[in-house]
Amino acid sequence: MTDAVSYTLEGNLGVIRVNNPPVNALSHGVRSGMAEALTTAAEDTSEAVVILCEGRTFIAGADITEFGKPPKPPFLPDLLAQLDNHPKLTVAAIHGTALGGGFETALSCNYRVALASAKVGLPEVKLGLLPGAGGTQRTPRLAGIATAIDLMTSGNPIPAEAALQKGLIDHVARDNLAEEAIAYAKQLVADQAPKRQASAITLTLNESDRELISKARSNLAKKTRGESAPQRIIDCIEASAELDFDAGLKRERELFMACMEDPQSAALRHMFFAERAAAKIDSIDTSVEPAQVQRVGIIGAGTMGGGIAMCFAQAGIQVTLIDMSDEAVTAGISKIKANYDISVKRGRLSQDQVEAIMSQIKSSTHFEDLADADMVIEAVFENLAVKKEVFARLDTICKADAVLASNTSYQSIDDIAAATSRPESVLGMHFFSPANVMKLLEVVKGDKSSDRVIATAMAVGKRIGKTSVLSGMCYGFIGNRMLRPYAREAALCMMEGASPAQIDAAMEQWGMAMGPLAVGDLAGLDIGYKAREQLTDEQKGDPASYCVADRLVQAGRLGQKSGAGYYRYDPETRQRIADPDVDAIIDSCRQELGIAARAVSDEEIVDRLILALANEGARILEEGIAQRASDIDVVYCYGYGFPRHRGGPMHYVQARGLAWAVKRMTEFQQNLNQDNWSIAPLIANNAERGEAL
Ligand code: T1G
Repeated sequence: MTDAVSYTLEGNLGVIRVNNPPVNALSHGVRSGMAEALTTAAEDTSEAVVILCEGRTFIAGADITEFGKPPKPPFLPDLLAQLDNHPKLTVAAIHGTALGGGFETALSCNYRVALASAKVGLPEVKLGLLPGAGGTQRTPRLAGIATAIDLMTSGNPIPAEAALQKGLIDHVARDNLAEEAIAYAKQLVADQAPKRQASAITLTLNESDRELISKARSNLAKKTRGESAPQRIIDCIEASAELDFDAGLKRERELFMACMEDPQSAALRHMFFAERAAAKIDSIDTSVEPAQVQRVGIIGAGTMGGGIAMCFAQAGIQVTLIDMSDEAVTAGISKIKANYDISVKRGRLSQDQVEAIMSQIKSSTHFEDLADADMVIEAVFENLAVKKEVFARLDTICKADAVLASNTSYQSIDDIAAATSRPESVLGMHFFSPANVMKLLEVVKGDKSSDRVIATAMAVGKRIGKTSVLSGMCYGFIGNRMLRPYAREAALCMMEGASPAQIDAAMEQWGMAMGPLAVGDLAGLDIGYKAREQLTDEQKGDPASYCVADRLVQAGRLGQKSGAGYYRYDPETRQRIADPDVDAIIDSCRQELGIAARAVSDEEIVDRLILALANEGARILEEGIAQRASDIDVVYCYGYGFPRHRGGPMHYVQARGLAWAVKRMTEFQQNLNQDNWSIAPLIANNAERGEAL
C-alpha cells in the first residue's frame, strides 16, 4: 500500500481506507495504493471490499494539481476498470462530498452507501472538463438521461437522499458510516447479492430522451455561450445510449482529452485555484485571529446599504440599518422586503426563511444604536466630506475594537481614516451593485489598517458568501481603476467608427456578460459625468473618450434609468435598441474633434479593450496594489462579468502570450495613441524574459 491508502482484512471483508488530506484527491499515491489493495483483495479470503475515506470527505475528485503534468500510471480509467471487474462485491462508503473522479470511483463499485449528510456530484464542467473516468457512461445507465444531463451540466452536487431516489446510491447511513457500510456489505454477502455493474446495463434512448437531449443542447448554447465542455458532455450522454459501454468509454476519453487540451479548461482550473489563493494574505501571519462579528451597523439605507444589509442578515448576523430620516429608513426596509418577495415568488426562499432573515434587520436614525456593533459599514453618498463626517461621529460612538469600513468606490481610505482617532480600525469594503447578488468584495487596506482589521474583513466577506480580494489604496482600487482604460478604448473605438451595437456585440460574443456601453447605460451615464465634473481637463484625458457620454447626459439620456442612453430601451422588456439619434451625436462629436470614421474590426475592439485591462492590471501589480495576478483575474471574473472560461484578463493575456501582447500594443502605440498604449514594464520585461506575471 502507499501512505495514502491502507488495506485490512476484517473478517470476510477487505477494507480499503484512503487518507490523503485535505480532500482525498485521487493523487498518484492514492491511485497506486488503491490498485495494490484491489489486487490483494482479489487474491485473499475476503468476500467483499469496502472503500472508506478518512478525514472530512470521500474522494473529492482527481488531483487537479497533477493536471498539465506528465500523467503517471495507474491512470484513473484503468483503476476503475480494475474496480468494475473485481471478483469480489465492492461497496463505496461515502461521506462529505464525493465529487468528480471520487463519485466515478463509487459508481464503479457494485453498491454505494452514503451518510445522510453526504453529497455526490460531477462538477468537472466547472473546470471546463467532463467526467473522464466513466461517469458520463455509468450515470445515464443508473439514473437516466434527465438526471445525467442535470448532474453533469450544472456541476452541482445533490444530497444523499436525492441520490438514493435517483438510483445513484443504494443505502443512506444515519450515524456511523463505517459501521453501517460494513454491516451493509456483510448483509450483501449473506444475501448472496449479485455483482451489479452499471457498465452491464444497456441503455436505449426513447423519444422523450431525445427531446431532452436536444433541448439541453439549445439551452446550454445560450446559458454557457462559447463554452465547449457542456456540449461535449451531451455528446457523451448520447454515446452512452448509442454505443456499447466500451465504445462509449472510448468516446468519453476522446472528448475528455479534447477538454483537457482546450484553453478554456486551463482557464477554469486557473480560476479554481485563483479563487482560493485570493483568500490568502501573504503579508499577514496566519496566527492573526479575525475578530468575531455578530452585530453589524450599516449606514445608508439606499440601494447599496440595503443590499449589504441583506448579505449580513442572510448569514445570520444582526444588522442595524441607519439613515438620517424615518422616511429613508422605511424606504430602505421596504426595498429589502420587495427584493425578498421576488425571491419567494421565484421559489428561491420560503416565506418563513424571509421572516427569519428580516428579523435580523433592525432600523434606526440614531448613530448611538451602533455603540455595540462589531463592524460598521458606511454606504452613504460618494462624497469625501460626507464620509469624513460619518466616520468622525462613529469614532465617538463605536466600541474600541469595532471595525469601521467604507463602501466607497473611489475615495481615499487614508483620508477617511484621518477623520477618526483610530485609523488602524478603518478600511474599505467595496461591494458591487447589486450588493446582495454580486460575489466580489474588494477589501481596501489603508496605510494604517491593522492586520486584525484586514483579516476580519476578509473573513467576514467569506462568511457572507463573497469572494474577497485584498486591494491596496489607489484611485478606483483594482477593478474600477482598470475599468477606466477599458471604457476609454470602448469610447475611442466608437469615435473611430464602430457603433455602440458593434462594440457591445463584439465583447459579448467574445464572452463578456455585457458590453461596455450597455454597462454604462445600466450603471447610469450620469455617474461618470458627475465624476468628470470634479476633474480638470487634463485629468479628464482625451475629450474623444468622453465627448459622446457628456452629450448623452446633457441630452437627458442617462441610460436605462431614463429609458435611453447609448441605446433606447423597450419599457416592457428593457431590450436595448440601437438609436439613430445616438449615431448623430457620435457624428457631431467626430466632426467637432476632427475624427474621420473608419472600419474598426471586432478583433481590434476585443484586443484593445482586453489589453487595456491587462496593461493597467500589470501596473497595479507593479505598484503592489494587488497581491498577485490571479487576484486581478478574480476581481474581473467576479465583479465585472469577465468570462471565467477565459480565466481573467491576466491569465488570458498570458495564455495568448506576453510577446503577442507587446506586439499588439506596439501596433496600437504606432497607429492609435502613444500615451494610451505605453506598455507596462512588467509585461515588457516578462515578455522578454519569458516569465509569467
Ligand atoms: N485536487 C487537488 N486539490 C484540491 C481538490 C482537487 N480535486 N479539491 C480541493 N482541493 C484543495 C483546494 O485547492 C484547497 O487547497 C483544499 O483542497 C480545500 O479546498 C477524472 C478529471 C471538495 C467541495 O472539481 O469543489 O475528478 O487552498 O478550500 O471549501 O472525471 O474543494 O487548502 O491548499 O475548496 O471545504 C473534480 C473540487 C476534479 C472538486 C471542498 N472535483 N473541489 O471545499 O475546501 S476533476 C472537483 C471542491 C475530476 C474526473 C475529473 C472543493 C470541495 P488549499 P477548499 P472546501
